[in-house]
Amino acid sequence: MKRTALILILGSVLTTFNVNSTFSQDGFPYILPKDKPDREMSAAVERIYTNYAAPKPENNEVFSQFKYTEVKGFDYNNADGTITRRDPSKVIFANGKYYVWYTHRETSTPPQGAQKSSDVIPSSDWDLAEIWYASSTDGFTWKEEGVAIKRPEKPLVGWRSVTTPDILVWEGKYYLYYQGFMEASGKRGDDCPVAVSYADSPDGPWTPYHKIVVPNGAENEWDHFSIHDPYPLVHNGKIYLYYKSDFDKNPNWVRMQGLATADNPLGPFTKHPLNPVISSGHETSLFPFKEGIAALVYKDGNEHNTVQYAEDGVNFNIAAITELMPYAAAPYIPDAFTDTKDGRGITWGLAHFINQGGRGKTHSVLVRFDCDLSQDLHDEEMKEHRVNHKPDVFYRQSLSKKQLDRVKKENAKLRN
Ligand code: AAL
Repeated sequence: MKRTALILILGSVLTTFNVNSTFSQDGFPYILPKDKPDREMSAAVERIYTNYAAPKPENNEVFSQFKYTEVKGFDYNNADGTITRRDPSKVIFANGKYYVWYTHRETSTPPQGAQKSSDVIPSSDWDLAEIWYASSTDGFTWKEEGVAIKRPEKPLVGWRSVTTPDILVWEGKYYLYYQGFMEASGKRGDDCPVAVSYADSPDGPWTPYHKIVVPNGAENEWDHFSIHDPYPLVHNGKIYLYYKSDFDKNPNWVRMQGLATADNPLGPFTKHPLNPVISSGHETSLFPFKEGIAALVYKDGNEHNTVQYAEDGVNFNIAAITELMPYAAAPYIPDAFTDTKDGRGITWGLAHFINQGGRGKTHSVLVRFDCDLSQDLHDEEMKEHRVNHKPDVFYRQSLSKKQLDRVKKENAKLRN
């Protein structure tokens, strides 16, 4: 707290100095300059020219709203919590249709927590899961094709649960990376490494590599316990596999994202020395954009609700601020694996809504999102910088009993 106080004092001294200085200039122009004007500017106005692709969101290619559509073709057992679909992979197009892989849990009961879990009772929404896949001709209605990766026998990696898949297409073969749980999630934490299976066709059959390809970090390192959300892209002639780790202390886990690169899909993967490379966010959602990599950063951390960009794929900066972002966003990225030097961006994908079903019926559902984060589209509706919510959306963010009691106490103190 002392450091913050010092910064604030220093800042106010500087501001005081500027306010009293003799410096003057014409007023800021009425028509917002498209390019950085040759004048002294405040930090905030300077930033719209240095940090963002355009001074106005509607002209910023990496700003977008997100629109959502319920997808058809998946049955959720009357939302009783015994079936879940979540954490979709990026969408690919092959054999004349779209493909997606995802965590699929179908258990006799909804999740019961780590203490009550057993070989048949799931601890969490993604415990005792397999990886299933589906295909679609339009991205709205999907045909569930069935299981792609089953849980292997104990003690092979992923024997407890295989979840949160993502796809890589490399030299004509298909690689599915996924979290391989060796204990029920929640025993200590959400602890797992990453495993991989490969196939000659997106319809399988999939051959498990049965080895950990992205290992957990060393003792006391940020990614010691969990390597989540493996997310491969091809960049600079290598496989850039982004991943997330939960660290610090439960219940307020810190979630950041790291990068591991390899020349071969089966590894070895080398973790970047600057890891973690993204300081916020939850699941990994990135795409090639122009010569670099863009990231959808949502849910957790100081910089959630941002679109970020790194020309080198490593040093990310905030490039847009947005809202109502898709969780576990898994875009359809035509140039995800082409090692492009001019990434065209994205316009749709799948995501998930978690904590559906209500108390005791926890499950997740897949959803489609659409956006305009593309060099090849300019959809003005997507570039509107306000999402107008109806009052009931705000009223649902109501004060808790504890907060209401605090307000009542403050009122009572004023009156006495
Ligand atoms: C998801 C992902 C990973 C976590 C759990 C299932 O949102 O971050 O996959 O392990 O939650």
